[in-house]
Amino acid sequence: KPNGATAPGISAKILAAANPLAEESLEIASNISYHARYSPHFSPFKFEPEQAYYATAESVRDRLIQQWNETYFHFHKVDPKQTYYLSMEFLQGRALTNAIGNLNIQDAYADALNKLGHELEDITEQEKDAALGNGGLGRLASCFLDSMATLNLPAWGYGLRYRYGLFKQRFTKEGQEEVAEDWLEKFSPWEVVRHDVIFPVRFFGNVEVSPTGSRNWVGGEVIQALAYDVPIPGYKTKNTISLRLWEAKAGAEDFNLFQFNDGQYESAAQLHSRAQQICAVLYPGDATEEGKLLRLKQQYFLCSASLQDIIFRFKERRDKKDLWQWSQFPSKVAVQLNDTHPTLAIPELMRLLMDDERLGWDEAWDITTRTIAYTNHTVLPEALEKWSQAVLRKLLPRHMEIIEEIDKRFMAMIRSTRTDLESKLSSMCVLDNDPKRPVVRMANLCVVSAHTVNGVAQLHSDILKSELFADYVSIWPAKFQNKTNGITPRRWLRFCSPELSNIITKWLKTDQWITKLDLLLELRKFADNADLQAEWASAKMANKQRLAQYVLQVTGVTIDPNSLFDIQVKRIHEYKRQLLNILGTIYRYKKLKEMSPEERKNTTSRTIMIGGKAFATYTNAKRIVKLVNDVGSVINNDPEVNNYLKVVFVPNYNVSVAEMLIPGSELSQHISTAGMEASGTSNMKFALNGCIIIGTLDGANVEIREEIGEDNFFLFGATADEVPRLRKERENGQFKPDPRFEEAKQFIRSGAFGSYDYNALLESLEGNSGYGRGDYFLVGHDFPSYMDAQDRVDEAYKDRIKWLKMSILSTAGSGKFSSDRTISQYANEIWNIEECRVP
Ligand code: B1N
Repeated sequence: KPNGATAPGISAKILAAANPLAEESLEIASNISYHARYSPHFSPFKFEPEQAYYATAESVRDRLIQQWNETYFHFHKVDPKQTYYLSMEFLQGRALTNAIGNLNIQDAYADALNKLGHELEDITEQEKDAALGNGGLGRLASCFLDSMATLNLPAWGYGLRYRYGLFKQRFTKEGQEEVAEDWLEKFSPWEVVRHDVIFPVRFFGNVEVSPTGSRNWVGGEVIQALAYDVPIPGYKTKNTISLRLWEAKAGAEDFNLFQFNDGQYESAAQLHSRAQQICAVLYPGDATEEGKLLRLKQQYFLCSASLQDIIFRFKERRDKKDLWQWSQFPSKVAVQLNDTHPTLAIPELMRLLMDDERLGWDEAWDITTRTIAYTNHTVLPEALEKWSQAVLRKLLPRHMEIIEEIDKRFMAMIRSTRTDLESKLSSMCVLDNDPKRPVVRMANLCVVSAHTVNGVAQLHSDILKSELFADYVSIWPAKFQNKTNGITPRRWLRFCSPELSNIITKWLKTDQWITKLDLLLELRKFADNADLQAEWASAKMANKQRLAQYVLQVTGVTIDPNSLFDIQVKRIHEYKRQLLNILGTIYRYKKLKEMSPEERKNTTSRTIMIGGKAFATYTNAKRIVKLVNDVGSVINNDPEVNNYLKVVFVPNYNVSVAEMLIPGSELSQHISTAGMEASGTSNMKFALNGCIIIGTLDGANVEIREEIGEDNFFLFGATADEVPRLRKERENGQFKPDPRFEEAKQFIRSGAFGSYDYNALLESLEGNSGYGRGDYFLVGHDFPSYMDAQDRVDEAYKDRIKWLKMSILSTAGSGKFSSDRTISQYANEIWNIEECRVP
C-alpha cells in the first residue's frame, strides 16, 4: 500500500495528531484513507460520513477476507462434516458495528475515525440494513450464523440475493405505504462475488426416458446461479464463515443479437429479464398465479444452486482421496431446512443422485433422508405451504414425479406395516388429490423425508407432536425434537447496549458471559445491591434518553424519559394482538380523561410505543396500524393527559431500529393468543436487556417465565389448552364481554379518534370475522385479565427499587436464550458436527 495515502484534506489532520496515536489506530486510519482514495466509488473531493463509511467498511473487510480465507483453507484440509443452513430469509441488519465488535477492534476504529475527523457512531449510522427477511424466522437465521461462527462450527448459510429486501414503511393519510428499499443502491461492501461459482438451474421442460429406462429432465429454460459471499465473523475467534447468496443471471449466449439488431429489444433480452425477476424481491405477493409461480421459482433456485454447490464440494474433497462412496455423503453433509420454504431440496437431491450420479432409488433415498432435517416455525394453517400440483408439474416435471414416488412408497409402507393408521392416511400423505384443488403438502413431504423434525420452543414442539404431526409420532417417535430458539448476545446486548454490558462485566468480574451467557445467573446475587441498582438505573436512563431523541427525530413527538417505556414491536398480525394493546391504551386514556387533575398525579406515566410492518395486502393489519397512529395523534395532542400518556407508532421497524428500542425499553408486550406464536425471539432480546415482559403463556414466553421467575413476569390470558373450548363457547354465544372491553370499543365508534371507519376492524371482534368465527383471537376473552395485569405493572413501577430488582433478575435469568446454546444443541443432537477451529 502506498505509504501515507490519505483522502484529500485529511492528511494534515492525521499528521497533526500523529504523535499520541496508538500504533494500531494510526494504521487503521491510514488504511481507511487508502480506501477513500483508491477504492473509486466517489469523486475524491469529499470525505463526508458516507464516504467515510464505505472506506471504513472496506478496511474492515480486508481483515475479514484474511480470516475467511484461512477458515476455508482449514476446513478444506480437515474435511469435517459440515452443516448447510438453507433459508429463504436472512435478516442481517447492519454489519459494521457487529464486525468490528466481533473482531474486537472497536476502540481502535473509534480512535482512528476520530483522527480522521469523524465519530464511529455517525459512521455506522450510514449503513443501510440488509433486510433480506420478513421477521423472526429470518432474524433467527442470522443469529444462528453468528453463533455457528463463534462456536467455530464448519457451517454455511445459503440464501438468495434479493435486489429489494423488505419494503420501507411510510405513512400517508390513508395509513401504511410500502416503498421499495434499494439496499444495493450504491453497493454493499460486505459481499464478494465469486465469478467461478456458478451453476445452471433449469425450469419447465419435460422428462425424457432413455431406452435403458433412465429418466432425464431436458428442455425448458436454464438460468445461471452466481454466488455472492458475505463474511460472517465469529466473536473473538479467527473463524469467519460464509453466507452464500445466489443471484440469477442469463448468459451472453442468451442474448439474441439478431433480434436486437432487428429492433426487437425486449424479446432479444427475454431470458435476461426473466432471470432478473427471480431475485428481484423478497416474498412477492402470492395472490396471483404469476406471483405464485415466481415464489416457487425462487424456492427451487435456492435449493438447486445450493445442492449443486454442496455436491461439488463433497466431490472435490473426495477426489483427493482414493476410494470414496456416495454412502459417505451423510457423514460429510447436514442440510437444515428453515421451514418448508426450501422443501424442494428433497426431490432435488434425489434427482441429482439418481439422474446425474446414476444411483438407484433406495440408495438415493437413504442418503437424502440421512442428510436432511426440517424445522417447523408455525402451526397457523394459512402459513402451511401447499403448492398446486399443476403448477409444480409444469415448472418442475421431474420433481413432481419424484414427489409422487415418495408419496406412493410412504403409503405402501403404512398399508403393509401400520393398518391401524390407514384411516389417517388421506391426511398424512404428501399429495392432497382433492379434485377441486390438488396440491402438494410441503410440511408432510418434510416430515416423511427428514430424519429430524423440530419445533422452536417447548410448547410449540409439544403442539407439533400432539396436533399438527400427531399421526406420524407413533411411526417415528424419535424423529421429533425441540430446539428452543435463541438470540446472539453479541448484537443483542454487548453491541446494542455497551453501557449495560460494561456494568455486567464489572460486577461479574469477567466478560466471559458474552460467549457463556449462563454466567449471567451470577447477577442474582447482587439483585438487591444498591450500588448495582444505581448503576443499572443510570445505564437504563441513558438508553431511554437516546431512544427519546430518536423518537423525536423520526416522529416529532417528545416523550419523557421518566415515564414507563412500554414497547410492542413485531410484524403486525391479528394473532399477535396489537389490537389488544391499543384497546387497552384507549381504555387507559378514557379513564385518565375522567380523572381529576389530582387523581392523575397518582397514576404511572407511560409512553406506549408500537412498531411493525403489515403485509401489503393484509387489510386488518393495516387498519390496526392506522388505528394506532390515529389514537396517538389524539392523545399526544391532548394537553389534559399528555403528561401521563403518550402513544407513538415507531415507523419502519427493522433490525437497527430494534437495536435502539430494545435497550431503552422497560416493559415489553408479547401478548399473542396462546398456542399461536411458535416461539418469538424479541421476547428474549427484551428480557436480556432487563425489560419486564407482560405476556401470555405462549411460545418461548413459557420458558422465559420459568427461567426468570413468575414474580418477574406479568402473566395474563387463556392457556393454549383452553383456547379450543373458549372458541366454541364464543361461537355458541356463551361469551359475556367485560364492560371495560365494551367501553373501549364504544369509544372508537364514538369517533374520538377521527373519521376513519373502524367498523370493519371492530367487526372482527364480534359476530363473523374473516376467519368465519367471531373474535377468533380471543381479544375479548383476554381483555379483563390483560387490564388487571397492566394495573399490576403500574403498581410495580411506582416502587423503583422493586422494579430495578425485577429488571436485574430479568437479565440474570436470560442465559438459556443464547443462540450459542440453541446451535450447540442442533450441532450435537441433529447435525452431528464438531468444532473446527482455525489454529
Ligand atoms: O419464526 C420465528 C418464531 O420465533 C415466530 O414465533 C414465528 O412466527 C416465526 C412464512 C414465516 N413462523 N413462520 C414464519 C415466515 C415467512 C413466510 O413466508 C412463514 N415465521 C415464523 C423463529 O422461529
